[in-house]
Amino acid sequence: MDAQELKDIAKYLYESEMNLTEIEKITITKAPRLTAEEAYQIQDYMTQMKLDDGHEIFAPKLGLTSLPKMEQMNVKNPIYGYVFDYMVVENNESFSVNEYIHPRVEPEISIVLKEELKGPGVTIEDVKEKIDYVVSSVEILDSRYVDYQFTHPDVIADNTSARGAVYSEEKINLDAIDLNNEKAILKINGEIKAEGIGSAVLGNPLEAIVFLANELGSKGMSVPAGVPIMTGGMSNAVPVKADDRIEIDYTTLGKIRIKATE
Ligand code: OOG
Ligand code: MG
Repeated sequence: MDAQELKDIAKYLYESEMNLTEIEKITITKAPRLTAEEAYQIQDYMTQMKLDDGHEIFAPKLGLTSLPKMEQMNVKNPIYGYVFDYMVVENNESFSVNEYIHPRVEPEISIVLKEELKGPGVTIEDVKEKIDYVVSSVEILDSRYVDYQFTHPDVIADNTSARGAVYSEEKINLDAIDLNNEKAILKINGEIKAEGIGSAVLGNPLEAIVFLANELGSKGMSVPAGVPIMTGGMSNAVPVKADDRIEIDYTTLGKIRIKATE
């Protein structure tokens, strides 16, 4: 596909996000043979449009890194995208479901680096050396696609369903946490709706950062320092509606509490 066609799709997806209009999968309506590479080009064009409109990138994010998520969405390859400044919700605050199409929440471990990391050739040891600290997070996803259904290129082009993110303020050192055994329990209105464990994320959540560094490295880009990078949902994602009280408890990482409102 040529650049103009990819840009038109980027604009279409961007408008869907901003106007809260659900759309059919672009692999049905606009680009039946869309490759993952072209889908990332669409994502990049959309990122540029957001930057041009004055939005800022907050942090990169990983997705579809765990079996529960791959099985829930029926897409088996990890992906990455970007959380923007307007998506961040403070811990212990509320967010309005009226600003979303069909929001879902999922627990994630986030990693903050002390120095940027650049692939290719990055290993898990390189990641460990560059870690500043670990925080808990919850992603508030919102696919722009009808019925929350997509294929691998669709979800890449749609900036990996990014729309909301909450990070805890409690910083935990890498040597004070057993990342693979870190457990998250997600409750909605007091009822357990999902549970996940760190090792579900690519066998070790740090592998998500390895993947990101090597993917970005292949494009001449690096993983930034100083921002929390979500390593991907540890459990399936759970739909939320107005008046839901969302509580996520972690073994070692900080608790997250948010409220969904009208
Ligand atoms: C796609 C984004 C996946 C994760 O953590 O697995 C993702 C989706 O499920 O909407 O962010
Ligand atoms: Mg996620």
